[in-house]
Amino acid sequence: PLRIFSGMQPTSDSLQLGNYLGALTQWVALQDGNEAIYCVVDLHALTVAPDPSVLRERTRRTAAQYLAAGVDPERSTLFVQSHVAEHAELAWTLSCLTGYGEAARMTQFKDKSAKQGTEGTTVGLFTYPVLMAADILLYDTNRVPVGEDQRQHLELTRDLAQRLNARFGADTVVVPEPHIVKSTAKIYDLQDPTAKMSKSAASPNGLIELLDDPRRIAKRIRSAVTDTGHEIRFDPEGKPGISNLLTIFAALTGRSIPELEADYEGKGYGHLKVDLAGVVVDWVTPFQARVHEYLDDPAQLDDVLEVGAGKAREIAAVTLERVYERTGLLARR
Ligand code: AQP
Repeated sequence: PLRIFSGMQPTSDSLQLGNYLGALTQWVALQDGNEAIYCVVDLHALTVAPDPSVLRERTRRTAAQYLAAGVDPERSTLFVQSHVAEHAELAWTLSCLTGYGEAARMTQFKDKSAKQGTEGTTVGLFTYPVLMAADILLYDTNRVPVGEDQRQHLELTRDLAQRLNARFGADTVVVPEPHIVKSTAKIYDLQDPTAKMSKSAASPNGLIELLDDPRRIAKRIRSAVTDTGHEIRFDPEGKPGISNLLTIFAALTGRSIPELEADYEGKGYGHLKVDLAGVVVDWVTPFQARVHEYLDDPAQLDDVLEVGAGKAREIAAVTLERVYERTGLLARR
């Protein structure tokens, strides 16, 4: 079995459809036959300066959405990042191995810091990918299921792992590989089908939030920007809007894109949008009911997270001790 690790930030009340199709569905699938560890990365969320009570609430909501999507705490380890102190500890060690220029080249940092300005940009935002590398390397991870936007951060993680191994011995840490499923690796904004769907999108109308009112979700799909012409054909270059809708349709129904193209031959864009709105609403309605069941019993949710943190800590402590020992930190007695 392979060791799988991934996480998402509790930076919003609801995950968006890109998080679900790009990452969460892969998390659920990879539980079979592997050893999966999934985390709510709340330390990462501090980079956006959240209100304390909002952050706590969003951390539980994110965990509840993992569970509702099918992450099974009997088979997988599910926990909150800040409950395992080793994440922050390994991050420091790795930050001392990361070049300043190397970190400054991260495109996500360049995009987000450009929006926030020099004074608004924290050192935490800059070292974010180093903390992410620590998250992954702590668990001797083989595969990291993420969307396309995380590919560069995964490359940095691999570089840091190889650097650790070159400097301190070949088996210091496992060098992980990204697990990026091409068909759903990048779900696009419904209003701007050249930009990725994002929790922090400029306009909310292009975003499908999983916990939003289903009527509003349906409306956003029906008002999605489509392309010139009228033929329903998968062509990401020429028809990015329609191609994005076909991708979502195929992923949620398990039907193939050629099959959908054949079904919609001679039909209009409006037809596809109305049907897709129905598909999304039918999927999201029971999902929301499951999320609310978990949220109605926060004590039980916290129990699940406590058990997960205990299991995670056992693995993380061994890795951190190995790295500390090899880097020359005097052993604790
Ligand atoms: N549009 C997307 N298509 C496919 N996968 C996506 N992911 C995010 N957007 C899409 C994947 O979901 C996970 C979320 O990780 P995160 O919580 O660190 O958030 P993020 O990558 O910063 O993306 P968000 O949710 O849209 O937030 P912001 O507002 O920061 O842009 C990752 O596996 C990501 O690849």
